[in-house]
Amino acid sequence: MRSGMVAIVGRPNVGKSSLLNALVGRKVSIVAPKPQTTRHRIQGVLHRPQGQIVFVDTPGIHRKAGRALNRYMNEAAGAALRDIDLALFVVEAGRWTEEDDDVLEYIKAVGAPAALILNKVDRLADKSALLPELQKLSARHDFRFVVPVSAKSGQNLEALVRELFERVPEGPPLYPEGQVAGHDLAFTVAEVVREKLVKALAQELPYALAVQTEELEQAGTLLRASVVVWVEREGQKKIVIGEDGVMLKRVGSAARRELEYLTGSKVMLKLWVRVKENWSDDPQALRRFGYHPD
Ligand SMILES: Nc1nc2c(ncn2[C@@H]2O[C@H](COP(=O)(O)OP(=O)(O)OP(=O)(O)O)[C@@H](O)[C@H]2O)c(=O)[nH]1
Ligand SMILES: [Mg+2]
Repeated sequence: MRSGMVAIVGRPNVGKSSLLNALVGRKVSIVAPKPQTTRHRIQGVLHRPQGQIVFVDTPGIHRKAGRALNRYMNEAAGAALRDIDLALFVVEAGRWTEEDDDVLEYIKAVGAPAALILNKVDRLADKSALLPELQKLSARHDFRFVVPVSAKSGQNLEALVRELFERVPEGPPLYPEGQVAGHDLAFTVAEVVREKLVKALAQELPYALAVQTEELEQAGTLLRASVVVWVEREGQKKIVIGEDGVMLKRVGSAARRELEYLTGSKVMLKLWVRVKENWSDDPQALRRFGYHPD
C-alpha cells in the first residue's frame, strides 16, 4: 500500500478547493467565485486500491495581508508545506500573476517538492497556447511534473492521480476506509453556511464574516444545528439579515438543502447574527472563532 500527504497551494481563486473536491469525489471544501474563500487547512482523502492520498487544501496565499485573519490564512497555507510528500502548486492556465510568483518563491524557500498544476484549461479559448505556456512555466522551477487539468470538467484528473501514486511512498493508510473529510460535522455545517453567505453577499462583506456552529444534535434522522454568523458592525448585521429577514432565510434554506444532501438527514438549521467589532483583526476573537495555529 502507498500513502502520502499532498498539499494544494496557490494564490486565491485558482481552484484549489475545487480541485480537492474533484479529486476525492465529494465536496469537503467550500468553493466560491470570490478570492479568499478557504480560511483553514482542509484535509480530504482519496481512497484507491493501491493506497491512500491525503490532500491538504489551503487558503490562497495573498499579498494584502494587513489584518490578523489574513496573516493567519497565509501562515496556515505556508505551514501546509511542511512534512508533505508533494505540493501541488495550482495556477490558472493563461493567467500568471505576481501572486503566483510569490507562491513559487515561497515553495522554493521552504524547499518543498512541488508539481505544477495548470487548472481551468476548460476556459482556454485558444488551446494552442497551452503547450508553449507549459514549456515556459516548466522552466521556472525543478517541478516534479506539470499537468494541465480542469477541476470543473474533470479533464486530466486521472493522469494527475496516476502521477501522484507513483510518487507517494509505501506506508499504512492514514485514515480509516470510507472517511473522506478530515474535519467533523460541526465544521462542515459552519462552512456550508459561510459558503452560502459568501455567494449571496456582495463585495467586501464576506471578509467580515465568521461562522460558528454552537449546537449540533443528531436525533435519529433529524439533525438540529444552531449556527452563529459573526459580523464586524451593526450595519453589516442588517445586510446579512436583509429586509424582513429575507436574506438570512434564503441563505438558511440553501445551506439546509446542501446539508441534507451531504448528511442524508433531515436538517433543522437556526441562524443567529451577532456583532463582534473588528474581530478579523483581533487575535483573541480569531482564536475564539477557531482561527488558531495548531
Ligand atoms: N472554468 C473553471 N472554473 C473553475 C475551475 N476550478 C475552479 N473554478 C472556479 O473558480 C472559482 C474559485 O474556485 P475555488 O475552488 O473556490 O478556488 P480556491 O483556489 O480554493 O480559492 P480560495 O479558497 O479563495 O483561495 C469558483 O468560481 C470555481 O467554480 C475549472 O477547472 N474551470
Ligand atoms: Mg479554496
